[in-house]
Amino acid sequence: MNSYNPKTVESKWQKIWEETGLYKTETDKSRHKFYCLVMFPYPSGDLHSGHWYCFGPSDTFARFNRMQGKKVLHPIGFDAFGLPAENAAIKRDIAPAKWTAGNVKTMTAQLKSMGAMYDWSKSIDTSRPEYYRWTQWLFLKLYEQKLAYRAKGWQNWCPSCQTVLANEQVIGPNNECERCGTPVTKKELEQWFFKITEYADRLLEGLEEIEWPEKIKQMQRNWIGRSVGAELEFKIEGSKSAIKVFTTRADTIYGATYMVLAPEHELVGRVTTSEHQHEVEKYTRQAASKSEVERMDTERAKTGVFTGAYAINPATKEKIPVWVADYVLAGYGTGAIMAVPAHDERDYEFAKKFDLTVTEVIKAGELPYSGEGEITNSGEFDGQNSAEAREKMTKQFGREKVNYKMRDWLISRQRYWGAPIPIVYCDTCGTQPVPEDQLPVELPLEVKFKPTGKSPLSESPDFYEAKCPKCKGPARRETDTMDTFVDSSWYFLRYPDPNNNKAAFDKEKTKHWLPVDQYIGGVEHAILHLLYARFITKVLHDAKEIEFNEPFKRLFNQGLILGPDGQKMSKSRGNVINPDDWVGDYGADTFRIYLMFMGPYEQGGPFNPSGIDGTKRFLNRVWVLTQEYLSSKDTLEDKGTDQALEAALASATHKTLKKVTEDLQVFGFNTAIAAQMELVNEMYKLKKDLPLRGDVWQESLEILLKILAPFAPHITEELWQQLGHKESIHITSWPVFDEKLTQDELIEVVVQINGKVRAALSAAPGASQADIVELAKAHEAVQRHTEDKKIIKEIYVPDKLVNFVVKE
Ligand code: ANZ
Ligand code: ZN
Repeated sequence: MNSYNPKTVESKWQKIWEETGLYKTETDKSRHKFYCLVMFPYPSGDLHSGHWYCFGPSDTFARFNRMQGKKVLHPIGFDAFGLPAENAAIKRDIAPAKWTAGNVKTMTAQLKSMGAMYDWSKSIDTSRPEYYRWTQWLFLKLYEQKLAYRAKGWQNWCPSCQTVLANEQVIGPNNECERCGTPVTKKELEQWFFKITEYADRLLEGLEEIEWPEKIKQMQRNWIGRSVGAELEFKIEGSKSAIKVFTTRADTIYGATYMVLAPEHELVGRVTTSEHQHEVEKYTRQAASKSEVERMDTERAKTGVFTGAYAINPATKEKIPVWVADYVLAGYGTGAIMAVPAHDERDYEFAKKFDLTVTEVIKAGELPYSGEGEITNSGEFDGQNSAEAREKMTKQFGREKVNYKMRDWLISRQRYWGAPIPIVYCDTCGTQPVPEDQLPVELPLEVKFKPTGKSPLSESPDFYEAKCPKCKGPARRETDTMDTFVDSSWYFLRYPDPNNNKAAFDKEKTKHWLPVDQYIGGVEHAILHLLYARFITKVLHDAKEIEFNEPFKRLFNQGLILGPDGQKMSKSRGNVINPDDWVGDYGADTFRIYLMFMGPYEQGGPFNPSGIDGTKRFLNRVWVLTQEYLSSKDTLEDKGTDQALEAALASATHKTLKKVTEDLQVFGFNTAIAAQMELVNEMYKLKKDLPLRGDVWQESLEILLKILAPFAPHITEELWQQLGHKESIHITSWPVFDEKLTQDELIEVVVQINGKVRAALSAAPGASQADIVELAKAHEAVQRHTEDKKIIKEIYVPDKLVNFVVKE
């Protein structure tokens, strides 16, 4: 008998699928579209197990939807610009373009080995001029709408990657570079920003209309950090200047006994008296080297210096000292605070250390007390509750103000491997955007790309010498490149029409395919990519380029695949599972199924090398069973049918079909596979007594192959054709289960009224009390006996009886 050889089966079908264009995205207008998107990979090397864990199951999901009659777009491409590729290229001393192209090629071949339904004619590579031309176009769109601007400021700087980083790219308790783990420092630079803060409220509101994991939505809300409070002004004594503060507790203004400016605050230099100048300057210099997280650490002893200046508390009219301290951050609120030591822990600690006045203004047992309560020591407001007083004091001493933790998105990078920012600087005309018809501003391939802290392009006169688009005089090009998160903030718009050279996306096609119906990817992108993509979508919506407001209707976060030791895979731990090895030995189908069988998809889990043998056995059993059927179906003698056994086979098949259908809708891959394994076991038992021939077996095997097809596309295609079909199994339609066949045999439940048997119901075993009671109440005899009476009690004995106690 013909034995299962995954290698031959898989390469055979991959070739045929490619030749016949099986996975070309359908254009059938009569069918529902379904845009199933998986986060695209960085081409930083080989495809690893994590990639497989993302792409295998999402392909299964896409295939399932296709078989369910939807017209599916399930594309793949490469997020090819950026630091990972550039760093890897530097390490190996080859040009990033070459390195990236090599990786794209390898990874494409690896992705193909997975047997996924990607339409490769719709692939994208963000580092190609045909793509980044439109990333530059996007920049111009933002520039036009005054949402792209250049500003000087203290930026996060990674000393190892030698570039600035967005706030979102500074991670972990020690403020590390998201890419390389080096602690981030500060550097003052002039940089390009996207004004994402202008969309803060809409980014919050939009979360209500999308089906995303609540956890991710909450992470975005926290990141945006909307805070409603008041902006109050404190005049500086003997000066025209005033200190503005943002506070969420205007009700404590009578307790503001000193003020603090962040070390970077512009007033520091102006208000500091000459007597204190030396000390203040020394202090501000030290503060610049500290990270934000370090400065906000509540455990750290508070430090600060007095400026010599005083401000007037507008409520008490008292003179209060102005200090500089690094626990106040420059980037939040106004960069200054009114300190209320009685009711704020940090202020309290600071006041104790430097012996400053503490005035209780909310009645408290013990200080500091940060809760709400009854106002005291606050003149006319005494006796009111804090919420009420807060409203009045806000009006009297300032105005209501909404503040956000989120900062604008810093998008310029002093690195080579990214899309050049399409701007030129002219001495006469100032900052000029490159006209759209002159795009792309091409990234030169022949440059020294090693990082020096300056953009490598700034050492390439061929690149930076330009003509001013306005006066045609000599001008200088911007030499920073864009953050790669700009590339990925719009890539989902490109897939439906990736080779369009007239526009970033075709309006009609976009209208047809977008928004994305299902997005699948890792939780590590909860903030960065997902927030940027939502922002850019809203910007393009406002520019009337697209009609929708949210890019991804549904989001699914898969879990993480771990090494066999249950730890995160890493080369240093030696627990890395290389997918190529396993695919080589076991075949892609087995590997795919193993990954999906491992555990719930949203949880991930450790790779278990012995577990994969089980999935291999399973596929082998499917193969052998089909072979046995093929060789016996025409030769076995027809001895008549055994209806009970045939019914058992049909019932087992349809129950499994129902389970797999329901599970796949909610990414329940592991339970769907378990059900299929059970079915195969059942089939092996039945074939002992039910000869492997005839329609019942043919139908059951076909259903089995179809529901297995999204998981194991190669073996099912092969067996499908062996069963005598000419068209691909992957374009057949998903079988519909027969509800009757999925039901277990019914049992009898007796209905009593006041202890007397009045009716008998047939119900499925294990039916719930609610279902049985509903059935019982609908029964004619029960209705008759309860007419004009009140049911005061229901007694239910599962699978046996229900008793209604009734009263006239
Ligand atoms: C007076 C006050 C009294 C405050 C009180 C709190 C309690 P959220 O909710 O995070 O918005 N604050 C404002 N700007 C700051 C900065 N740049 N660096 C450090 N702290 C800053 O917090 C707002 C509160 O954080 C503000 O309200 C301010 O302290 C502080 F009993 O003002 B509060
Ligand atoms: Zn000019």
